[in-house]
Formats: sequence, C-alpha cells, structure tokens
Amino acid sequence: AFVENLLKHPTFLDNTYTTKFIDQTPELFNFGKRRDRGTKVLTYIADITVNGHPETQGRAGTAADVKLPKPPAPQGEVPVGTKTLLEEKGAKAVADWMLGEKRLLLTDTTMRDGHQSLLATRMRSIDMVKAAPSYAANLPQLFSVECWGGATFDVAYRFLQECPWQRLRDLRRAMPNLLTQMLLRASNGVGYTNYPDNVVQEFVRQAAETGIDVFRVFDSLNWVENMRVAMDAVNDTGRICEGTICYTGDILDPDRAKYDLKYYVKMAKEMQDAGAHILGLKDMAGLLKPAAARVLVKALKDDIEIPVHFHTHDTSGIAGASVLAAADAGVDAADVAMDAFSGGTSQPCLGSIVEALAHTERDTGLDMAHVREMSDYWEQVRAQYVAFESGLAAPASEVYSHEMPGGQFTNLKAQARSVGLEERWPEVASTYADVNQMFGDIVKVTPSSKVVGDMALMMVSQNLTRAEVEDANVDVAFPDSVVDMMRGNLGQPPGGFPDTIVNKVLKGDKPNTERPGKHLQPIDLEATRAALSKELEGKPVDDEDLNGYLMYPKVFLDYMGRHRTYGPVRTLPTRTFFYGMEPGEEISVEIDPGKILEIRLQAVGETQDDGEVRVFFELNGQPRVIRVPNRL
Ligand code: BTN
Ligand code: 3PY
Ligand code: ZN
Repeated sequence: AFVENLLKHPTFLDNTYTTKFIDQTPELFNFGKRRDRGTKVLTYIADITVNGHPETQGRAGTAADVKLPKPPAPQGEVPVGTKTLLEEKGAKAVADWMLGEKRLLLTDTTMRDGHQSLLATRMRSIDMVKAAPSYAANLPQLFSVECWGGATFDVAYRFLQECPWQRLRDLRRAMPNLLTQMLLRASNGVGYTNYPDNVVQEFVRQAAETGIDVFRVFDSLNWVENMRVAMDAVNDTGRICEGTICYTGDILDPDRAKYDLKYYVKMAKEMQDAGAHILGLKDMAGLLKPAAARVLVKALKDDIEIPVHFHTHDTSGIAGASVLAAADAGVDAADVAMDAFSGGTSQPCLGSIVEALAHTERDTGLDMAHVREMSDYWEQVRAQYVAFESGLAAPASEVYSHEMPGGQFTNLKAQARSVGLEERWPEVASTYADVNQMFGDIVKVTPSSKVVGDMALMMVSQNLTRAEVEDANVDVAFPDSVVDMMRGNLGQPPGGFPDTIVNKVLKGDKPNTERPGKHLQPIDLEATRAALSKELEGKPVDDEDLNGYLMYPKVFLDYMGRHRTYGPVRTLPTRTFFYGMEPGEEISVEIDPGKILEIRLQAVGETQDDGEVRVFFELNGQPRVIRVPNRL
C-alpha cells in the first residue's frame, strides 16, 4: 500500500521527487484516510482477534461468557414525560411541578454513576442507546435519566474509542420525552482541574445544545464562589440548574462539628440564591445515615423553597434506608440505579425503592413489570463487562472511617494492588483518613478525592506518617496533585487549608486563595479551532470536537488518531469490541442508520515471516483479507 500511495502522489508524478520527499510528506503514511469505514472496522476486529484488547487482557471473563443483550420492546407511543414539561413551560415550572408532586420522583443513574461506580465507567454507548427507546416508552414516570458527565466523558475517548457527544446525541434522540441529566464538576468541567471561565461556559452551552436538560453542578471543596460561572452558564441555556451541596462527615456526631446541620442549611440557601432551580444533596461516599438523612432533609425542606434531590451510594449497604428516611422527611427526588446496576459502591436499588413505597403516600408510580424487564436487560449488559468488575463482594462499613466516594473506593483498591500494596489496604484506608485531617477535613469528591488518594498511596508506599509529613525537618516529595491543590488551583475549602501543610508543600511560596478562574486567561476559541484543524491535517473542527479538545487535549488527539485507523468502532457489539471474533462467527454492524455490515470471520492465518497475520473475513458476502501485525 505504501508503494501504491507513493506512486499516486502528485509530487511523485510531477517528477519533483527529492530524498526529503518522504520526510516532508507525512500523509503518505495515512493509509487510514484512503480506507473506507468497513475496512477500518475490519482492521480493528482483526487486530483485537489476533492481539486481544489491552483493557481486558489478564482480567476475568472470556468471549464465551458474553451474549448479545436484548432490550425490552418499547410498548406503544412515546408518552408525555418530564422533558415535555421543560420544553413547554421552562425550568422553573419543572421545579414547581416537583414541589407539587406527592410521589417520590426517581432518577435512574444506571447509564452514568451506576457503571462508573461498579464497572470503572466502561459501559459503551451501544448498550445504552439500545435501551433508550424502552425507557422513553415504558418508564415515562422517571424524573430523569442520568447518562452523561462525571468520568464518562474522559473514559469514552480514552478507553472506549468513542465520542461522548455522539452518545449524548443518540440518547437524546431516543428519549425525547425524558429529562437527561449530567454531573458537572463546576469549574473543573468534566476534568480534574480548573478551566478558564470561557471554557466552562462554552462546554455548558454545547452540552445543552447536544442534549442535556438537568445539570447537577458541584464543587469538590463545596466552594460556592467557584460554582457561579458554571451555574450562570446553565441558567443562560434555559435548562435546569441543580446547584449541589456535597455531604461529608456526620451531622449527628458532635466531634465532626465542621460540617454540621447549620453548615449545610447555609450552603443550601446560597445555592438557592445563586440561581439553582433544584438543590442537589450529593452524598458521594454514602455517609448520610438514615437518622441523619431525616434530620437534614427536614431542615432543608423547612428552610429553602426549591425542591431537594438526594444522591447517595450504597457502599455501607444501608443507603436504601437513607433514601426511605429522606422520602419520609419530604425529599422531592432521589437517585437509584436499576437493580442489576445497584448496590455496593453504586446507588440503592430502584426496584426495591419502588416496591418499598408502593401503596404509600410516596408511591413512585413506576410500573414494576417494566422495571423488571429493564433490569433483566441491564443484567445481560453487566455480564459483558466482567473484566471490569471490582470484586467488592459485600457491604463495607469501613466507608464511614475513610469516607472514600463510591467511584474512588474500588478504584483506589485496584491502584493499591497495582503498586503492590494490596495487603496493606487497611493502612491505605486509615492513611486516607489521616490525610483528610491533615488537609483540614475537606470534602472528598472528584477531583479533591483524587488528591487525597494520591497522597495516601505515596505515604503508605514510602512508610511516612502524618507527623513526619508535617515535620519541617523531614524532606517529602509531594505528588503534583497535592502541590497543585495547596497552591489553590482547585479553590478553597471552608476555613482554608491549614498553614502547616501549605507551608510544607509550597516551601514558603504564597498560595492563591482567590478563585482560580479569576487568574486564568480566556482561551481564544477560534485560534484553538484553527490550530486543532491544522493538527488534524485540515479536517474541519466542529464545536463538539473543539470542546472535547479543550477538556482533554491529548486524550482527544489520541482518540482522533485511533479513529482514523479503526473508524466507527462504537457500532461493534461489546463482545466484539473487547474480544474480537471466533472463526465461523457472524455479526451485524449498523455503521450508519440503516447501513448494515454483515461480517463473518472465516479464519485467522498463521503469523508470516514479516510478523503479520492475515485475517479472512466475508463482508456482506464478499471475501476480504486484512493483515495485522502480531504484537503478542
Ligand atoms: C484503548 O485505547 O485502549 C482502546 C482503543 C483500542 C486500541 C487499539 S486496540 C487494537 C490496537 N492494539 C492496541 O494495543 N491498541 C490498539
Ligand atoms: C464524578 O465527579 O465523576 C463523581 O461521580 C463524583 O461523585
Ligand atoms: Zn455518585
């Protein structure tokens, strides 16, 4: 193919060939460009079949475990839902409607926090988009479907080789009557550090345009000052702003007085004054025990006028009781995950909450037959991702001592394992709690939770105690993320960071205690678009791609590079994506709406002298041979 490209190149035909020609003409190597998408997708399948997928290698699970999941059939016409109300009457009307509902309203988190917390965020779009029409038709009583934001944005590009915007567009189209919901880390966007204000604003604008209705906005240090840019941007779109307080500590414990009832009620009022239509109560680690939930929700309902939406995690096994206590105290909405994606570090079980409240004042109105059908589908979906299961087999009451968020707990455990600290997990957990105290007892949620985790792993691996870290005479090499946070680049926690640790980390440098965005220059969006287009060899850059690049420049470019080689691999069944194909196997791939590729793997050849393997396919009945390197 190289020679073919070379011979056809206009410069070569022109006789202006020089020895520098190859160096100056990198597009010669862009074989991808000249290939059709069918060939690209076959190349991907061939590569995975021969070499395996780097993400599933050495993990539990085989192709034989994985069957094609079948979603329940949508019943009848698409009924009116919450999205209909937003479109007809606006965001404030949705909030007023929530206040008037007797039912406990439910958000289904399966497509976001459910798999983020249980399967390292690895659920692929195709498995979600297939379920969406059944959600629209069969579960119109849901308040919203959380399906975007948090870690899903990054993981889509980085590990799943798919575009998060396309996922949102496809879900939006398939669920026209339901509110879509995302998790937004305020000035940290869907990333791990503060972005310039105009990047945050542009991201929110695009998310609304592509399909988000409810924006749950939180700050990882509960700093209201640092939430206004994102909240204002949401309100500018006319969509629903869920201004969110993150819950930590224990309001019933006099020893944790920093985060007491007064603290939360005050922040809730600030959220209301800042323009929130709904108050989010985000218990990311699952620390809000039932008795405390009753007290907190009652106080919030007494003192603020906007509806309250409760989010928790079932890490300790008791979150269902907290949701029921909150419902009893008058909470307007709660987050739950479909049965097969619930429990453990995920949300409490949707079906069980529906059943628990049936025939009571807070009856959710959901149809259990449809819930069960949908959960059956999700069970089949979950079975496709065994390679990403964390192995957490039972409830973990230890969460009350370390306070790790649901999404981080199993992740940090895996990280500890990968650096050989598996047996020392209890130390990692208690050091995490020590680091929290050393940092002044802070809210721990992405990205602040990652900083605490980085510090804890470093201390355990280097056998450092808190006293040693704080000792001015002991030299400590702090992780970059810790230095960044102490400089003030994630903002300020209530009361600020303690001087002892700031001085030690910054070696006497002064931290910035103002809002980080105040000091970040706005990005020139059009110049960035032009530079990106050049980087992509002239490919036009639309607003979605520009926003992807602004959040994650390197991750986005790597994704685009692979996309040029492998094409729209998001259309492959999950089993094929992670395990390739078996000889004799046939799959159908809808590469475009209505355009279906029938792919049959005939045989895999021996590795040749040049290290390549020929893989024999039939594509829509025509024989095709693809050569891929054997990299094993
Ligand atoms: C990923 O980034 O890990 C997922 C995308 C797939 C990368 C492809 S899989 C085939 C080829 N082999 C590799 O090791 N990487 C690429
Ligand atoms: C995220 O930011 O991804 C979270 O889920 C925080 O709880
Ligand atoms: Zn969560």
